[in-house]
Amino acid sequence: MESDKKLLIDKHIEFIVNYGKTHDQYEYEVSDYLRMSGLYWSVTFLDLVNSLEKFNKDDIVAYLKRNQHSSGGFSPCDGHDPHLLYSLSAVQIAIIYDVLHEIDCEKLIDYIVGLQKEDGSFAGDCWGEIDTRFSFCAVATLSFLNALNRIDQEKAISFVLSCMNYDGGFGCLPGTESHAGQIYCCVGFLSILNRLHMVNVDLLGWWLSERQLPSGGLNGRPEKLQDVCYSWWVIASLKMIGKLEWINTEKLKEYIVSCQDEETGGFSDRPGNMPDPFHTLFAFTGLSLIKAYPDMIKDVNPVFCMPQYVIDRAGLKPQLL
Ligand code: GRG
Ligand code: ZN
Repeated sequence: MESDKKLLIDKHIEFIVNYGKTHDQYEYEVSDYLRMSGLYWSVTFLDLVNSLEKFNKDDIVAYLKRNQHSSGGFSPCDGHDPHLLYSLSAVQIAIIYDVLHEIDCEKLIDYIVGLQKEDGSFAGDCWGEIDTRFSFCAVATLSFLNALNRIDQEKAISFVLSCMNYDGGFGCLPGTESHAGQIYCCVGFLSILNRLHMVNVDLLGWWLSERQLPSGGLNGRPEKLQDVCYSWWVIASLKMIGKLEWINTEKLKEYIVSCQDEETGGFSDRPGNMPDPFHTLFAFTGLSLIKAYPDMIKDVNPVFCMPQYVIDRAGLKPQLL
C-alpha cells in the first residue's frame, strides 16, 4: 500500500540550515567533537536536495583550512585532535565543493600512510585505536587523493577479510560481532579496492535482509531496535552486493517517512524522538537508494555516500555487483 504521508522537504532543509546557526543549543555544544562530520552530513544532504547554495562556500573552505593540523590530518573543530574520521569528512566536503586544491593533500596522504599498521589495519589517530571503520576512511580518502598506491593494499585487504564472520558479515576487529555499520565500511572498502568477489553475497545478503522488521524499518544486528540510519548502512551494503531487491522497499519508505518531525523538520532514529542532522542525512540517502522520490532527491553513490554526479566528476568508479 502507498504511504500517504508527505515528505516535508522544505522543512528538512530549514532544519539543517538552522541547526548550524543555533550555536547555543545544548546538542550543538555536546557534539563539538563531531563538527567536521556534522558539516559533511549537512552539505551532502543539501546537495542531494538541490540546495547547496544555502551554505556559504567561502566560509566552508576557511573552516576546512583552519582544521587541517600540522600532521596533515583534520580535526573536527578548534581545539580537538586530528583523526581519520574527520579527515574523510573534510575531503568529502572539499570534493563536493570541488576545492581539493585548497587543502594540503600531500601532507594528508602522509598522515594516512603513517596510520597503517604492520598487519595492514589502520589506527584512527596517533592514539592507536584499530577498527575496520578506519580502514574504510583511509582508502576512501586516498581514492579521492589518487594515492591508493601509497599504502600496502594487499595487507589492508587481508586485515579486513580477517574481520569477516561465519554469518557473512563483518565486525570492527577480528572475532567481533557482525554489525551493519561495520559491514557498510568493509563492503565499501572492498568495493573501492575491487575485491567485492571476496564477499559471500548470498550469505551476507540474507543476513542484511533479515534486518527488516515488521514496521518496515531496519535494525543493525539481531534482536535490536529499528533505526533510520540503518536505511543507509544496510541498504548501501545491499546495493553494493546487488541484492537490494531482497528487502521490501515500499515498507522501508513508509518507515523512513514516519520518522520525520513534522513540526521542526529533520528525522530521528524512531518516530517521535529528537531529530538530528545524522539521521536526516541517512533518511534521505536511504530514500535516494530505493528511488523513493527521484524528482526531489539526487542519486547517491552507495560507497562514498555522496551525490553520484560528484563521484562521476571526481572520476571514481567503485565496484558494484
Ligand atoms: C561516509 C557515511 C560515511 C561514513 C564514514 C564512520 C564511518 C565511515 C562509518 C560508521 C559505521 C558505523 C559503525 C555505523 C553505526 C552507527 C550506529 C548506529 C551505532 C550504534 O551502535 P549500537 O550498538 O546500536 O549503539 P544498535 O543499533 O546496535 O542498538
Ligand atoms: Zn541511528
